Amino acid sequence: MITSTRSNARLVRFGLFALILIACGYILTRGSSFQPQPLPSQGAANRNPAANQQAPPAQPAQPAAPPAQQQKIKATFVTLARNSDLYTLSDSIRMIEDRFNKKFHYDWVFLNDDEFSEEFKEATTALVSGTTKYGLIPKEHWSYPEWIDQEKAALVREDMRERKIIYGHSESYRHMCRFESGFFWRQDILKDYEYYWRVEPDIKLYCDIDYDVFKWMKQNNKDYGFTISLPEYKETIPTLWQTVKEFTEKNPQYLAKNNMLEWLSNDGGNTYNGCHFWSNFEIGNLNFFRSEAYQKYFEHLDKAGGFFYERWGDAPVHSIAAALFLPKEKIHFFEDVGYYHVPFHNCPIDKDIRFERNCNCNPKEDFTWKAYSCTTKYYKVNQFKRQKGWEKFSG
Ligand SMILES: Nc1nc2c(ncn2[C@@H]2O[C@H](COP(=O)(O)OP(=O)(O)OP(=O)(O)O)[C@@H](O)[C@H]2O)c(=O)[nH]1
Ligand SMILES: [Mg+2]
Repeated sequence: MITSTRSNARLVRFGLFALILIACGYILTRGSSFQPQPLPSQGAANRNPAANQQAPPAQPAQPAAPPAQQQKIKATFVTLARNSDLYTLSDSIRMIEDRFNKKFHYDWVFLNDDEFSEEFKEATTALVSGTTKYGLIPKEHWSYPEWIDQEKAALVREDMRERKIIYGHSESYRHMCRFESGFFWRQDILKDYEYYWRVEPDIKLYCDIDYDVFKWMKQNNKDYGFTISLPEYKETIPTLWQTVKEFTEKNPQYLAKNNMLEWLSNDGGNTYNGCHFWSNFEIGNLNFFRSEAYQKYFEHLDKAGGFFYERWGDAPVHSIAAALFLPKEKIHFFEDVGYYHVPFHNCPIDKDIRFERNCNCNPKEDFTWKAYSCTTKYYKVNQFKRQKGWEKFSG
């Protein structure tokens, strides 16, 4: 009798232990395949049914994926930097590791027009939890193409210096913008990757990211993700839109059916309103840049010379392409990624999101609904429901 009671108790204990083990396993797998829930602002509650159909991404919770699907996808961080950027960049890396990558261990590719120093390589390798790779940019990706009149380019820089146009005097800034527009995605070192996340020195991440953003992009069929959007300084791009129009008029086949021209132009495509995704943060699909449409588009812009004769930034160049060559639904606003690059912040205005994700930002500083933001227009052209309480954060 006593023996049987003991063995019953043992059985119960064993059963309980097994249950706990199963529960732990379930929680762990759920954590690693977490899908963001529909956010109230972008989610199902929209009164307009057409808008509901187009409302982005967010996913209903799904059962834990089988092991094969939980594997990492081909994705990497990409940073263009100088050796002198090491310690401002270290801050960015530390934050991305703490908030995201320590859970996922994605690789990090560093690119430079000069050799990276041992100090740079050693320090960044120590910080990154994935594999680090270092690429030297070929000279032809960081120099003047033969059709550029360098004297004319130098005179433009002098003129822009006098007119105090931001970075207007800088030669290296122009090489940087041309490189980020037409060459970063062509680097050999990136050839085996499908998705990238661009990171710059001195940025901040304000919130935990508990789900695999790369996998999320892939599963939701997104090609370009942003956090902040705003109008470009017109003085840096006087002829950019004209040059884009020449291209699209000759090549209408590249325009996506459901494109976002309306976001770029307030008059049906006649003029550019300057709206662009701020490219210091990008999570995107490299195949978008590798597409024939993008390659031909870049070639056309490059021949026109505006990277040197004006000061075309990679942000409007990427954004115009994304808005014209991708269907709207492939472009995603990462509302939940708290982000800062001087001087703008993306801080989730929804308290529930901020608390759930341990955000340490001030929602009053959030740029999304401010007068100068283009994200307001992004919501409008996509017919998304605005975030809860947005009016309180627009001033
Ligand atoms: N290797 C290399 N990297 C550069 C050079 N100039 C800029 N970069 C990098 O290119 C990216 C963009 O440059 P930034 O100076 O941050 O440009 P920005 O964001 O428009 O301006 P800031 O407001 O100063 O940050 C950063 O990742 C820089 O580290 C350069 O001459 N060589
Ligand atoms: Mg920067």
